[in-house]
Amino acid sequence: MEMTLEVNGMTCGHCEKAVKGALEELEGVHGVEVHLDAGKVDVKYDEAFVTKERMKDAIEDQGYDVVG
Ligand code: 9UX
Repeated sequence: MEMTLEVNGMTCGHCEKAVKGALEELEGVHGVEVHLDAGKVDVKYDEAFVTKERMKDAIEDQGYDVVG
């Protein structure tokens, strides 16, 4: 599965790394692409192992807001 998350507050390369790293640590996440200027994060994941809620929590733990 693949989904795009809308993430507010990412403005530099360190933000990108924080979000990418937090998501990649989750079991079931296979690929993360951050689009800084668009405020979007594409995630490839296995829905048997990880939920959107879990991904959202991981991003919010880093201090960013997930829309929706
Ligand atoms: Mo960069 Mo992001 O200095 O919260 S780490 S803006």
